[in-house]
Amino acid sequence: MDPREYIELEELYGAHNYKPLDVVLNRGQGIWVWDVQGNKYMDCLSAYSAVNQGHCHPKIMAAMTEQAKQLTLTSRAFRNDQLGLFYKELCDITHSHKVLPMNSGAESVETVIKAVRKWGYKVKGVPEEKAEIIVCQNNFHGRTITIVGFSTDPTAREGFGPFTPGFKVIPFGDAKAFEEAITPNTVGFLVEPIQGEGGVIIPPDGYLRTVRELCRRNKVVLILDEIQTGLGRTGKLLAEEHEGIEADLTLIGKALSGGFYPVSAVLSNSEVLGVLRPGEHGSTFGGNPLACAVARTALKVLIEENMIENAALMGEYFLHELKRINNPKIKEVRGKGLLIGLELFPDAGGARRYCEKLMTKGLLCKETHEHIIRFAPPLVITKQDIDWALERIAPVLSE
Ligand code: IF1
Repeated sequence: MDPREYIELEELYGAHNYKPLDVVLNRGQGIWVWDVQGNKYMDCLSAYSAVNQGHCHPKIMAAMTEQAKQLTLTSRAFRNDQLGLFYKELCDITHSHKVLPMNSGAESVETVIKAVRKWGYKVKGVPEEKAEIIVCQNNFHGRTITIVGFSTDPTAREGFGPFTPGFKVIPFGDAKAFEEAITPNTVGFLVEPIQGEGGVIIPPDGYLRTVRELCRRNKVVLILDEIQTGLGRTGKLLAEEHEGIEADLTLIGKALSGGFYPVSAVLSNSEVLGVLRPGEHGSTFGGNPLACAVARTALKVLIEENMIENAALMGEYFLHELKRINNPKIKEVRGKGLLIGLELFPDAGGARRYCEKLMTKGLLCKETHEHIIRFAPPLVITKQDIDWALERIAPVLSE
């Protein structure tokens, strides 16, 4: 079938809630993907950081197919032989005490909202229905009604109300604003260590450390959304490590399965998850044996194959080389590890056109907001691959 035909089918039968680049992919391996005509592309998006381990990692694939033959789903009405091992291995590598498994990132966000509210009422002593959660401007935490209700992006929220009350929005990266927003009814602070969709916005040094201390002093649960920044993306297993802190609750998803399957989890260093009693929360698929087997192997290869160290080294190199591109259209290049944003001045005409041009040169990436190109390749990228990418990026930007 011609690529146009696949695109027409999508346009005709699918809801138009996306505007993808018109490349129809049917194969992936490592950092590379192929379209239906056999053209090869370097993937510099990694499915929004879900395929940190590279496309179709052979060990994860083997774990998936082996487990699929054995047992896929029991529901949590019964136990399975993968869940406990998944919990233990995940807790060991992240130094957590408890895990609550879900499927999508948004579900894990919803989960912590429920858990911290209940904790607020049962443990902190907040009056019923009064719990407040503080979030940041320019946040991205998912697409459910509650989550888009506290988004500050009009596209994400307009037309979808009425929304869930109980959220207070403050500027990102401003510890003083956070301190001033805390009240006796504040139960949690939900924040991304680096705002991904927000445009790869890195907060000032020390921000998370200060916030950590303010949470401790005011008995506020610090919730880090590491769904995008976690699992090696920024050159550490969790981005919180850059500031030497530990959140009370940490959300991970995306690369937890290496892109094979939706798996997310709430990690807890605190008493908070303990407030949830049988029947109060759950999911048909959360914690299923297939998800657990896939996630166990996805975590294992991330560590055993030194992908986190590679992200740190290659990220530094990529960032450094992008910064060296001398082009008046570039406003700023910023990033941590392999989460990199290249911001263009408005008169460059928007990032989208450069992504489209890069596609014709064999490099796939995606704009975020109007003027930012995000580069986030799988963590298995080599220096030679980055040089290949740079040879395409620099000329396309100067066209
Ligand atoms: C889409 C963005 C990335 C996330 C953080 C929670 C979630 C996400 C920090 C929800 C998801 C995805 C969703 C995807 C696009 C993508 C994205 F551009 F929208 F922001 F990665 F940069 N917290 N981000 O980044 O996780 O429920 O999707 O599993 O098209 O909505 P999910």
